[in-house]
Parts: sequence; structure tokens; C-alpha cells
Amino acid sequence: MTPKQQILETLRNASAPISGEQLSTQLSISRTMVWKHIQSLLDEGYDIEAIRKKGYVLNKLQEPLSENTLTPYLETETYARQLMILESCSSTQKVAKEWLVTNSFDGMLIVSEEQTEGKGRLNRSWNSTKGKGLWMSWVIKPAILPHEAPPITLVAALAIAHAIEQITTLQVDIKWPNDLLIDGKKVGGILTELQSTPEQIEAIILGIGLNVNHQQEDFEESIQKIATSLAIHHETPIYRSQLLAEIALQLEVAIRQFEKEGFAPFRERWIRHSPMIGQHVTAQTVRETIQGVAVGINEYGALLVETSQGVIPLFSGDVTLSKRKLDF
Ligand code: BT5
Repeated sequence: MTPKQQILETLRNASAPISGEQLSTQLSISRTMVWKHIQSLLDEGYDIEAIRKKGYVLNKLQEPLSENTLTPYLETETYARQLMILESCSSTQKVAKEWLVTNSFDGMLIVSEEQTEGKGRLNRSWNSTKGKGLWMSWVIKPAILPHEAPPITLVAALAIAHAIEQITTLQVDIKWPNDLLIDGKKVGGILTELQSTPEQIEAIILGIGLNVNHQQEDFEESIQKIATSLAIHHETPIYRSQLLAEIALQLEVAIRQFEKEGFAPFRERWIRHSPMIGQHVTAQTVRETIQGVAVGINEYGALLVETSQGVIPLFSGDVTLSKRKLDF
């Protein structure tokens, strides 16, 4: 362990402030060196407070993600057992695709403190403020056929909602197909990308963006009104390593079950998480606009919309609540 890592470990395990003098004696280095290491940790994003006449205190809840902070919480078999933690990247989806060219592992996790070109569906942009969220891509290789893949986004949404509910007790709603909402505002989104031949899936890259410790002003102006974070509702910061480990576990459990039993066992639970069911909606697909009542979801994960022409299964698109009641 380097002196810097030793300082970090000491602060992490301390129950009271630790003075520069204590650190310097413990590590047999000068106080100037202690100060330099503390500055370097601050530059890396650690939240260390210097309390006058007492010493340094590390705010563990705001710690950057690392293998050291994550691994003690991991309870998975393969998920996140191989991982790449980055300080910054363009998009974790892009890194995952590059990684897949020469590697293969079911459950590989790529997570970054910041994304400079985070992506949503249809090339929309995803705001990924440094150190505040969980911006991650999972490379998974489920034993399913390509045409069975679409509900995986819905299964992942349920798993993430469950993980959040375990760690925070916050109630998370799911908006078909890929939005996670709290009180009607978007707290997370999922981008599922498939690498496949017609016969078999080579990999699914499950991109998940979750706003964790943002205050409202941490969001870009353009999404201030529609975005929220877990901390805004939880009222205190959330330890991202613990939440990430819980997401890993819930994802692994859910996807293993999906491989064996398909979407059927998730359907009821999914409907309970979706306040949109029973509501008048407008659905925008790449081809058309459909208006009707969202009446349910089928075994392929398609949203069922009852229209004047009958019930239409919707396989992709954006759905919003209609402002006025439709006349049919
Ligand atoms: C999504 O797309 O919701 C999928 C987002 C997936 C992001 C993850 S982060 C890790 C991985 N690497 C990536 O590059 N991407 C994935 P969509 O349904 O198309 O929603 C995009 C829309 O959400 C944008 O047009 C904005 O209106 C809004 N938005 C952007 N950033 C947001 C944020 N941080 N919080 C809430 N809403 C946001």
C-alpha cells in the first residue's frame, strides 16, 4: 500500500478526526507529505474535510467508486466480478463495445464517474455529471434467442427499482419501456443494445444511467424540470458502492430467472410498478403516433394500447400521458 492509500484507509476506518500529526507519525512521513497526499485525494474527488484543531474527516458517502469500496458489498456469482472503473470516458456503452472486440465475460461491468458523450435511445444525449450518479454498462450473455431479448429492458428496470427500494425504501415507478421515475420525474434510464446474428446473441450491452447524489442544480438546464435524483427524495446522500452492489445482485437474480422462465413471472410485478397502465396515452413510434388507453403488457414486453381500431401491441417508442380524455 502506498502512503496515500494508507492515509485513505486510516481515514476510512476512523470514527473521529485524524490530525496531520497522527498521520505523519503513523506513516513515518513528513507533515508536508501528508498534506500533499490529502490534496491529491481531494483532486481525485474524495470529500475530505479539514476540521480546525482536530484533523481530517473523510465523507464516505461521497467516495469515488473503486474496487475496494465495491467488492465488500458484492454478493453476486459473476456480475461485476470483472469490472472496469473509469474516472471519465465518452460513453460506457462505447467502452463496452471496444472491450467486447477482444474479451468475453457474462456480467462484465464498466462504470465511469463521468461521461462526456453519454447516450440515450435514438442517439439522444444523457447528462452524466461527474461523481453524482451511476453511469454503467453491463455486458451480459444470457442463454436466450435473439427474438426473446426485448423484455430484458423491462426486467432490468424492475431489478433496478427493487435494488433502490432495498437500499433507500424510496418507491420507484417504471415508465414503459426504459424510464425509472420518482414522483413523475426521471431518476434513471436504460439503453439496451444487442450484438447478435439472426441465430444467436453474442452479447447484450445494458446501459444504465441512475441519478444518485445530484442536487437539482447539478442537472443541465435543459433537463432541470424533468430530472430528479435519489438523494433529492432520500434527503441524504447515498453510498453508491453499496447501491451498485445491490443493483448487481438484483440484476443477476432477475436475468437468471428470465433466462429460465421468460417474462411471464415478471409481468404482474411490472404492472404494479407502472402507474401508466389504465391511463390515456399517446405513443410515438418511428412510424406513427398512436392514441389510446395503456391496458397492459404482453409476454414479449410489448405495451398493449387499446385504440378505436382494437388493441395494438407496441414494441418500441416513447409514451406520454395524454392531457385530455380521448373520445372513443
Ligand atoms: C434513456 O434514453 O433514458 C437511456 C439512458 C441510458 C444512459 C446510460 S449511462 C451509462 C450508459 N452509457 C451511455 O452512454 N448510456 C447509458 P431515452 O429514453 O432516450 O432518454 C433520453 C432523454 O432523457 C434525454 O433526451 C433527456 O430528455 C433526458 N435526460 C438526459 N439526461 C438525463 C438525466 N441524467 N436524468 C434524467 N433525464 C435525462
